[in-house]
Amino acid sequence: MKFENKGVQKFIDESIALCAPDKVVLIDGSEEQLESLRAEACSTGEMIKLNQELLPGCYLHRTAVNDVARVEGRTFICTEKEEDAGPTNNWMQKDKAYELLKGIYKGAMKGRTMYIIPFSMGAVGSPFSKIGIELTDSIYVVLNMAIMTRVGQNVLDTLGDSDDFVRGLHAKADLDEEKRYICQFPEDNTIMSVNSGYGGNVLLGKKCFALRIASYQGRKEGWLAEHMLILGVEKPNGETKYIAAAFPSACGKTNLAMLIPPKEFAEKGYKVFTVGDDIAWIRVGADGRLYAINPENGFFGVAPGTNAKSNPNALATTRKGTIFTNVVHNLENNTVWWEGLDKNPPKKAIDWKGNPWTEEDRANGVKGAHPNSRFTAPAKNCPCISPEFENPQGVPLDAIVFGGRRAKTAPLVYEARDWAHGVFVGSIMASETTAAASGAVGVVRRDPMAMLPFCGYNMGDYFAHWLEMGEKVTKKPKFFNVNWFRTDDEGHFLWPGFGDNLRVLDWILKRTEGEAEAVETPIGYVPRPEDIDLNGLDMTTEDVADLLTVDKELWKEDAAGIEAFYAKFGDKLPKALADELATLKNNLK
Ligand code: GTP
Ligand code: SPV
Ligand code: MN
Repeated sequence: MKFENKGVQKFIDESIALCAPDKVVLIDGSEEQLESLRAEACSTGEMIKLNQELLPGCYLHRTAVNDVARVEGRTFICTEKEEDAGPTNNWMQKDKAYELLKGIYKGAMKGRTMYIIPFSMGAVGSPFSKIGIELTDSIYVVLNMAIMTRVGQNVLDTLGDSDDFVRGLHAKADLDEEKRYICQFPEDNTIMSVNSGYGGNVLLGKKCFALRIASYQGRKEGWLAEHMLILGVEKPNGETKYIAAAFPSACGKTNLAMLIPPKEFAEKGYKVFTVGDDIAWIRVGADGRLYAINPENGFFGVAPGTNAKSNPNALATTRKGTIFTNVVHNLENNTVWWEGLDKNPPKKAIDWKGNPWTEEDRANGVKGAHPNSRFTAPAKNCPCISPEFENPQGVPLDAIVFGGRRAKTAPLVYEARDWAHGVFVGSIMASETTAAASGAVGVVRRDPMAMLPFCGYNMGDYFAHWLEMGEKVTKKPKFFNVNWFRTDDEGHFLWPGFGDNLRVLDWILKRTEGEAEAVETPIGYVPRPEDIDLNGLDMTTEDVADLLTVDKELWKEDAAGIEAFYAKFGDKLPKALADELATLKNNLK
């Protein structure tokens, strides 16, 4: 295959020589080509075509049982020096990594086809966008990338003869867990992923490029690549304000990004628009404000729990042109089902492992869908997609929100005092682990800015980069922390969450406009209970007061945890953050 771009030609030639595919196919982005790939995937059983009347253009895919989530233990940042990966990443010396990987990729595509996917993160040709080329032997990956990114010949045309593109090589190989590697080479703009066929491990535009590689690029070039949703809130006066929010995996980004205002808010004229649900690339605009784009073109969302009440917009988004992964196959009408969709699990069904899901299974509480089962749906399907979704300049941010799953310590919401304190609040985020990554679920761990698994360089340098960015932003957004997941002693959530989270966003936006009250606490500013609009909610101001308490004893424990976490960074920890920690400890005395 011939390419005018020498760098592209070299990358492809070397990868073909290494992987030895039988056939090589360039993905041109045409509907005809994608349709023939869908047909091929259905003929081999890789995908199942669903009921085309109820779910037009929709398909089901099941991954291998040992391959259902990101694998953080097998994800590496491969740099020349260990210090550049830092204490929170797995590191491999990059030459050693290339050597090890070459052994695994050797001949891995024999008998298979290699697909060449030119893709753009961000609108094609926008000055904020970045180009990648993913080589893969999986049709599932091709079809998902065609939803999640902008794919096709026009991307190659835009690239021209530039060498500024990310090289991604993915081979399913034998799906051997022992030889599964997700390796990022930020110094070389290169990603190598092998022995997996699952989402974040293999859709290389997403976490590998748009976060791990892009965070490294952002540091060099003066911008930020963040694990953040972006949403717009249109207020009754017609003005739209934008918020970016970082929550760890499976902690509510998609849900918040697509929230439906409570009836009382909708009647007043509030509307919410989704710009992105997972990743934000953030730059300083000429006017000194922060601007964010969503580099993706679709949503790779958690299926379980998505329903007509919790997230009707997400559900509507998945009604056409969507690929479902590891959900229940409803044989009654050839559709899909997952836990929390409705109260009527299908009687005739196949579970995510491909086995009959029986009455007995259901009685025994055996789940039909994997907890990390997902939908891949085009952004344009979303009923509340923002009119600014394609705006190459992005949207201006008024607030940056951090949050996690904390049963106790973190209050419903608090506000940071200033930029440095805001960076501190992001850096001390902690959250219970979820099914989005393999390993134990429900364990509290530090996950700064929700970037622990996604920062492509030393996190100490990342904190410093955040602090430096603040110096360039003359019109600063405010920083907040939220926690929708506080529980009572029986483990029930105390806050209704979902659409009602707008009540908290409303206070946040009013604070950015200087229109709401707050009280100072050791950790920052907290609303007075009466400052949260409870109209229409079956909750009292006393209930909200409970959600807003700052328990000094718990926070002292947390401060000790932060100190231990910070100690990992040695002299890479910016002094401003050490000072913030000292202030927190002092405030808790
Ligand atoms: P990734 O795609 O992994 O990055 O996840 P995400 O951050 O987009 O999380 P998502 O919105 O998919 O939510 C994950 C889980 O959290 C789902 O099971 C939701 O039902 C649940 N969830 C989301 N928002 C809320 C909330 O406000 N309250 C409660 N209690 N649960 C929520
Ligand atoms: C996450 O885990 O944060 C996801 C899903 O958004 S994945 O694409 O698998 O990373
Ligand atoms: Mn995510």
